[in-house]
Amino acid sequence: MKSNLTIALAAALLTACTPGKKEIVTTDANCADVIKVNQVGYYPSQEKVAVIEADAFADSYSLVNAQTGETVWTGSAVRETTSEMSGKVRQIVDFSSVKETGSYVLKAGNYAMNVEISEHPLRKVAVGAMKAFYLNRSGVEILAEYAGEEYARPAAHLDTEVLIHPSAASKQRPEGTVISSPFGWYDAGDFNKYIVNSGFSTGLMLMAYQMRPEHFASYSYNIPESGNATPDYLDEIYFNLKWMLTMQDPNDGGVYHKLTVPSFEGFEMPADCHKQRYVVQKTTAATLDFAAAMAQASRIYGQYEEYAEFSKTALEAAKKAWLWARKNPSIAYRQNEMNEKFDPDVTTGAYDDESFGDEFFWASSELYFATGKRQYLNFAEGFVPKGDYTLPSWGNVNGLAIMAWLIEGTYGFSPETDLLAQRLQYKLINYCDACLESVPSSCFQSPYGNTPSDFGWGCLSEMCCSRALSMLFAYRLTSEDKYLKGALQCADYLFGRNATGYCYVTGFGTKSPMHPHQRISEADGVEAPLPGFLVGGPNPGQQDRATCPEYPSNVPDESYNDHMASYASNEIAINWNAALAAMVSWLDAEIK
Ligand code: 9MR
Ligand code: 9MR
Repeated sequence: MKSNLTIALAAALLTACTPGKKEIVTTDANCADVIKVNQVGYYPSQEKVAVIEADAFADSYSLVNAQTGETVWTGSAVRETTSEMSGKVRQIVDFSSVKETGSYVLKAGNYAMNVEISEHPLRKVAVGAMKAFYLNRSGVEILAEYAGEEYARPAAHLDTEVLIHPSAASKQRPEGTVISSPFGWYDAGDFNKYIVNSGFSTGLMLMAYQMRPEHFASYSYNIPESGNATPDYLDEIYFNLKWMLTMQDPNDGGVYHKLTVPSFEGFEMPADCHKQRYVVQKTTAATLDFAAAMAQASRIYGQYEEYAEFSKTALEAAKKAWLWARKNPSIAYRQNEMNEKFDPDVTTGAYDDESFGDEFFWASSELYFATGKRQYLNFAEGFVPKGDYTLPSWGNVNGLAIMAWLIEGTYGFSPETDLLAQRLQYKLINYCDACLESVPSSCFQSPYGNTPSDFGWGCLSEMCCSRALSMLFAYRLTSEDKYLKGALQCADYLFGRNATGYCYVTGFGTKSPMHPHQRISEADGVEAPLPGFLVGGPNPGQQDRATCPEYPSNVPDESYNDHMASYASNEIAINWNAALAAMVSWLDAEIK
C-alpha cells in the first residue's frame, strides 16, 4: 500500500505519459515510453543509468524519494546519442551516486518514472522465471496451492497413448504402435514437446547451476517437490528430463525429434485439446542434444540420493544415444520431405538443423566429463569449433559445449585437456571484449541492442540473455568487474531501458507484455498473462505479418508487437526462459 503522502506527491509531480500531452495525472509514475529505466530495480552498489527520450529532455534531471519528497540527486545528461536504426536522439542520465535503497521518482521535464533501489532486485525475477516452468508443465494438474486460484488448471495432454508416426516406424515399433510419453514442459505458446529445444534448455540451465550450485540450491519456488531434499531448481528441470527419457527408442537408442499433434491446436486451454499426438522421426540433432543433457544430468543429479537411480539411467541413456548418432551421423529433420512420404502431414515447429558438428562436440564433451573415457575426448577434439566464439542457441550448441569446457577448466581438469580449455576461454573473452566496446556509444548503455543484427526471432534470449551469460563466464574466469557490469547492462535492457520501454518479462515492471502468443494466457479468461515469461522480442523479420495486426514500427529495435497473434515477436518459449532464469539467478548470486 502506498501512503497518502506518496499519492499526493505523485499527483503533484506527474504528468501524462503520452508524449506531446502535458496534463496532470494522478496515477503512479509510469512514463516508461519516455524515461527508460530498469523497471525491476537497481542494486545499491552498481551502475544506475536511465535513458531519456527527446520529449522529456531537460537541462537538469532529479531523483526524488517517493516517501519523503526529498530530492536526493540532481544532474544533467552525461551524453547524448543518435540511434543508427531510428535516428532518434536520446540522453543518458547517470545517478549511480545514489546508493541508499528505497523507492524513488526520476523526474525529466514534465515526466516522471518510478525507480527502485533494493538489495536483491533480480531475486524475484529469478524465482518468477523458474516458476514459469511449473506453470508450463504438461500432463499434471496445476494446483492452486502452487499456481494460485487463477492459474490452476486440470491435467491435460496426458500422453500415455501416443502413436508412432510412420516416419518413426521401426521393426519393433511399427507405425501406429502406442507408447507412453508423459510429462515435460510445453515448448512455448504451443503445446508440443520438442527434444532439440528440451535438450538445449535443460542443458543450459544445468550449466549455469554448476557455476554457483550453493546459490541455485537456495531458491524455493513453491512447487510440489519443494519439501524434498533436492534443490527446487533441479526438481523443476527433472520434470522435463523424465519426459525426455521416454523419447528414446529402447531398441536402438535413437531419440524421436518431437512429440506433436499434426497441426497446431487452436487458442484453447490444454484440457480442451483432444487431437491425437505422435512421436516423429529419430534425428541426429535430437539424439545428440539428448545425450549431452543426460550425461550432464547424470553427473549433477548423482549427488542427490533421491535421484541416484535417475543418474545411472541417464548415463546409460546418454551412451546409447551417442552410439546411435555415430551410426546415424547426419539424419536431419526435413519436415516437407517427410510429409511427401508419410501421413498424416506434420506442420508444427521444426527445430531443423543441417549441421551436427556442434551437437557432436557438445555430446562427446559431456560424455567425456561424465565418464572420463578417452574415446569421447577423441571425438570432442575432432569437433572443436574452428571459428570465433558463438552464442549458445538451440540451433548452435557450440557455445554450450565451450561453457562446459570452461567449467571444467575453472576447477582444473587434467593438463592434457587444459590446453583446449585455454583456447576456448580465449575465444569467449575476445567475444565479450568486442561486445563491451559498443557500450560507450550505445543508445541504451548496453552491450546488447546496438546493431540491427541483434534483433530477430527470440533475440531477447538468444542474443541478449546469452550474451549476458557469456559475460558472466568471462567475469567468473577473470574476476574483472567490467564483465559483470556488461551482464547487468543486458538485464537493464531487458527490463525497460530499451527502445520500446517494455520490461519484456510478463508480470514484472511497470509496462510489460499483456498479450503473449501463449495459448494458456489467451484462453484462461484471466486478464493478466501467466507471469515470469520472457517474450521473443523485437523482430524486424515480422514472419507473422500476414496473420497479425500491423507492427507499431519497422525499426529493428522497435519492431515488437504485444499482440497474441504475433508469434514472431511475442511468443514465449522454454529455451528463452531457460536463459533468462540462468542469467538472473547467476547475477543474483554474484552481486553483493
Ligand atoms: O502457435 C504457433 C507458434 O507456436 C509457432 O511458433 C508459430 C510458427 O511456427 O506458429 C504458430 O501457429 C500459427 C501458424 O504458424 C500460422 N497460423 C496461425 C497459427 C497460430 O497463430
Ligand atoms: O525459436 C525458433 C526460432 O529460432 C525459429 O526461427 C522459429 C521458426 O522456425 O521457430 C522457433 O521455435 C518455435 C517452435 O518451432 C515451435 N514452438 C514455438 C517456438 C518459439 O517460437
